[in-house]
Amino acid sequence: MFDGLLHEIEKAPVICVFRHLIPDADALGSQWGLVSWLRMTYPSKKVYALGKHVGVKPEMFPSPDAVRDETIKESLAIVLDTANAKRVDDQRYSSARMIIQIDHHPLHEIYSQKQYIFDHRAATCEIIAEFLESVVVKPLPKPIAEYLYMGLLTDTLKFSTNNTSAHTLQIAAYLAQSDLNFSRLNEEMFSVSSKEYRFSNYLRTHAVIEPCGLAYSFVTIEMMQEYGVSANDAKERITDFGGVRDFEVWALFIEHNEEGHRFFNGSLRSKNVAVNDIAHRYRGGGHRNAAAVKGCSREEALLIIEECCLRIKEAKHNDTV
Ligand SMILES: [Mn+2]
Repeated sequence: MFDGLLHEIEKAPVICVFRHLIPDADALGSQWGLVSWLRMTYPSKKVYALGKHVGVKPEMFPSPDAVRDETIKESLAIVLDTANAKRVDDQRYSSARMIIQIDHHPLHEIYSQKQYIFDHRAATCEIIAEFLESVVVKPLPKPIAEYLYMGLLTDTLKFSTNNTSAHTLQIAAYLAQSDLNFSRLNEEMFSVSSKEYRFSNYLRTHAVIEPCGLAYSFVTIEMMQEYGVSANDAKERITDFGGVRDFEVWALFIEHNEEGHRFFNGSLRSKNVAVNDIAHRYRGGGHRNAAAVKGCSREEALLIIEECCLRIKEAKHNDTV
């Protein structure tokens, strides 16, 4: 499965580990899990974590390193959890001596010399833990296990998504051997501020519910200002629409303003029907049941809603939901 990966790592004196823009806990967890393990195992190597210190709960992870262009050029670059080249946080990755891609997203674009893509895995953290287990056998140091477990929790929504497998739980059990405090980790990952709580209430009250079984909401810049939430925090509230028996698809469109140009980035979630092919047509993509769209006008967002409704109706007609 990991043919050649350890070999490449062992022969590289400098390793730069990258992940996607606006990282979530799977991107940061896999990055810091791998970086920490590499630093511990190979103290004589130079190992760096690249990217901006932003995204979802960046405070739960260390600050990334400032790395010079020349260092990246001579390094082995390992890019985690990133399906397309444009989304790599710090485009200097492309100047590296050698690039390795490790990901659980369906293969979208090859931008490396070597790929370890396992799209049946629920999280990149699951893959990194699997790799480390194959090399280390004994339990990992607690901080490394915590980083990887956080990514597992986030990408599987606490082991509830349909890509959660027996293997995911085996990996969780492997990580659990490092004396993890599950209740504290859950609390840190999923508890919200009172501002977010009030914002959630607003979203739930004002969601548009289509009779086909689709709920959606637009979040404007003014609304985020009124509730004091950032676009990143607002985006996370997509989970508020999950777990409703009548909803097959749910969507949240967050407004952005770049140099006076206003547009929406959206998150799409579904129980069964595919939404990633729809997302692809609107400058996005992702997993079958969890995808994103970018740079949409309100009209385009409504077209996406319409397409999703059609998809649900087809599925109901064919009796697949
Ligand atoms: Mn991921």
